[in-house]
Amino acid sequence: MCTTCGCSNTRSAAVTDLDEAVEAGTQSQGTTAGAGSAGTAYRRVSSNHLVGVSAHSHSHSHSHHDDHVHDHGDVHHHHEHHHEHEHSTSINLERDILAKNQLLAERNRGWLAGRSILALNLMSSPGAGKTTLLERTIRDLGNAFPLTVIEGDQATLNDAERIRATGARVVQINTGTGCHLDAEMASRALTQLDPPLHSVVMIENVGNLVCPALFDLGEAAKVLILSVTEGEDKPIKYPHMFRACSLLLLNKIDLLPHLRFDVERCIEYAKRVNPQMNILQVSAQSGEGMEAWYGWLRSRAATASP
Ligand SMILES: Nc1nc2c(ncn2[C@@H]2O[C@H](COP(=O)(O)OP(=O)(O)OP(=O)(O)O)[C@@H](O)[C@H]2O)c(=O)[nH]1
Ligand SMILES: [Mg+2]
Repeated sequence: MCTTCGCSNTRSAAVTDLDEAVEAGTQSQGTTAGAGSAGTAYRRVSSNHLVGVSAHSHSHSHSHHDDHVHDHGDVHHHHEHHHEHEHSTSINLERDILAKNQLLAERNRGWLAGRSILALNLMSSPGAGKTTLLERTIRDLGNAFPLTVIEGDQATLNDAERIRATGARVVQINTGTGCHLDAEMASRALTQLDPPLHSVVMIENVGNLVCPALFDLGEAAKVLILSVTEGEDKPIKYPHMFRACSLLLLNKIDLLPHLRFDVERCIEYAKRVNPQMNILQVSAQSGEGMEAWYGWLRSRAATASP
């Protein structure tokens, strides 16, 4: 996981409230692509809206190396031993990171439950259609359905800008090198977002089918979007992600006539990995199948806000 793949290494995350807006080019934002072209007047974000977090330094996993020398001077042995140390320290570090994340996630869950807010964690590989799905959902359900959004991406405010264009309130988290959101980032974004009581918060995670599955944000449910252009074997190739999610939205079904994608096989694979998984076929572009998603959403929202 992340201490191994390196994505947690000395990263920093920035939370940007689009209603507070930013001046294009402020330090933490890097590429605020679209900021100028959208014609929005940006001003500088006050320091409490752009908070850097250092996370998970790797220094710990190297600490045994230099002073651990064997009497017999077997260089090869020494080398392997060093890696064993590093490996076990790395596993401990991973366990600590996940344990700490779990605590913060439970705190978020309590905070949300106390306000009767339904939070959903939307995950997929890059480009499966998370933001398109949210745009359409917000437009179709209208003001009668109170919905706010937390957007997660490594860089840019692009997705937050798209959500804001629908009229919904949105906060963007930029993770820098990080490939997933974690509970601390979600907590900061929720504080900034300040969602109303009895509402729904959609958290669009960073596009990635691996690490986001490991990090609980305090959501009520994880929703997976898989697009038909990705191939029907994804459930068995990324079983952890499919196991973690309660709902699969099989998106871009409008493209099926142009592809070789076996829907039945994909569903069979998903059920094999997660027999409890609900599966709905949708097109966020054409609107086909979206009513079933809205039905699922309404019933979950009713449970969170009795
Ligand atoms: N044909 C078709 N295209 C779609 C559909 N949903 C999304 N797209 C297209 O897929 C591309 C990616 O969509 P996004 O909504 O940006 O995907 P995303 O998952 O939010 O992407 P990241 O945030 O970058 O991970 C865009 O060109 C969309 O227009 C769909 O149902 N059908
Ligand atoms: Mg997106």
